[in-house]
Amino acid sequence: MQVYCDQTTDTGGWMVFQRRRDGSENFYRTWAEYQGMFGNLSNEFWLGMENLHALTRTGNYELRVELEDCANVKKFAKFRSFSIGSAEENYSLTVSGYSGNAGDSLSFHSGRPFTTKDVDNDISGGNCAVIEHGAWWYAVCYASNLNGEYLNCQTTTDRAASWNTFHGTKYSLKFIEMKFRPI
Ligand SMILES: [Ca+2]
Repeated sequence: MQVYCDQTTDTGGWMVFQRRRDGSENFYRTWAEYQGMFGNLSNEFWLGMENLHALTRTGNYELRVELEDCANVKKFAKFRSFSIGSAEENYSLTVSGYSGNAGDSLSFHSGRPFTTKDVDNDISGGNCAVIEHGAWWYAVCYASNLNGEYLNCQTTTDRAASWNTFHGTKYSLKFIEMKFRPI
């Protein structure tokens, strides 16, 4: 498989698995679509849950999330442990050990299974993916929603591709990138 590696940030060695930067790709997709890869490695894409599970099931990995707001302010969140469960585990997220300057809006989702618009694994009475137009490790519903709606820096009342500790849950960030590397 082809992958995109970030070899400059934080000494490099990062395999990128998600990127948002211009809203060109649709991220409001089904379970089957999130299992596989979609998008363009040089622009917006998702690497796929099957790949993420296979790549993180053995060994130790750290996660880094890059965020940029509409005033070009860049922040990041780093987690010293990261893995994605199997299909049988509904691709549950395991993440811990935050550091960075964006705040921790992801540990809230650790231990949660993945939910898409057609497969509801969240603990909300509804389906958070449908409510929030995204796909994430939702609870009721989120502290971060990086596969949510990309709004090209327009304001919104809900549903944004957001990170609560950096502009709240209704602010659509301009740039988002998620990546991991072995430690
Ligand atoms: Ca539900």
